[in-house]
This record gives sequence, structure tokens and C-alpha cells, in this order.
Amino acid sequence: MKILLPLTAALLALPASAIAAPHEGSAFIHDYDADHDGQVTRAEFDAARAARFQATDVNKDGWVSEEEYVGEYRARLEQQLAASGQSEEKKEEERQRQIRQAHVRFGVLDKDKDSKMTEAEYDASGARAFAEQDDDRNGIVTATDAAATAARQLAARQAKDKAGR
Ligand SMILES: [Ca+2]
Ligand SMILES: [Ca+2]
Ligand SMILES: [Ca+2]
Repeated sequence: MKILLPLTAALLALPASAIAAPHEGSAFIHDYDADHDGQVTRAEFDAARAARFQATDVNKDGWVSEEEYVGEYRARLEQQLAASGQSEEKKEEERQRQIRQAHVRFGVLDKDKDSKMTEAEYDASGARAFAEQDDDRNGIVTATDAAATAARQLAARQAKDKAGR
């Protein structure tokens, strides 16, 4: 549970467009903006996703197993953990939590539940992720889209929090 700082109240008073892109939106652009022009086209996104699928399918049989999927994620996670200043105990906690979530994600992405993630299943989740970020639906995710998406997600979380109270 994150502690809400008093700053949050001030941010909430601003119109959505005035809120700078928080981490999530900019992380999407950071991850997929191959030519570093500050925006992600559908072509950039698809190329990066295709490359990641190929890299994840370690034994090159055309589909990604749960082991391959979690293995690829684990490698990236270890890099992040190595770069973080957390204690070993905290890192181990984070590692277990994230790996558990990766297994859950695989189950969700494997739509037909045959324990194989095909490229079509992988692409379907990518298409959803891109559409989620591309606020104005023009096929390019700009910082403006990312900020609008982040504001929308924040509002949805707050509405959910309120409903839960
Ligand atoms: Ca770009
Ligand atoms: Ca494979
Ligand atoms: Ca499948």
C-alpha cells in the first residue's frame, strides 16, 4: 500500500492535462521508442514485440512455454534488482512476488489454455496494451497520449477505491 502524500490533493485539483506523464506512461515510450523521437508508432511497437517474442522462444519451436516466458521475465527482473539499492531480503521478497505474478500473467495470456503462448496470443495482448496507451487512437503513442492514459487509469483507480470504501 502506497502512502498518499499531501501533494496528491494538490495534483487532483489540476485538470488532467496539467498532470505530467507519470512513470507508467513514460515507461511505455521508453521501452518501445526505437528511434528516440519521443513517440511510439505502431510499427515500432510491433517490431519490438516481435523481437521480444523471438528472443523469448529460446528453443525456437514457434511458441513460448511458461518456463520460457517466466525465464525471460526473470532475466529482466534480475537486472532491475541488481540496479536497485534494496536490501537482499527486500529483493528476495520482490523477486518471489514478481515471479508469481509472471506465472499468473502467462495463464491470462494463454487464452486457449493449452500451455503454449502462440505469437497470435502474444500479439493480442500487445494490441490491447497499445490501444490502452493510444488515447486519441491515431496509431501513434505520444507523451500526450501517455499522460491522458495515466490520468484515466488514476481516475479509474480512485473511483474503484471510493467504491470499495
Ligand atoms: Ca519513435
Ligand atoms: Ca518455445
Ligand atoms: Ca495458447
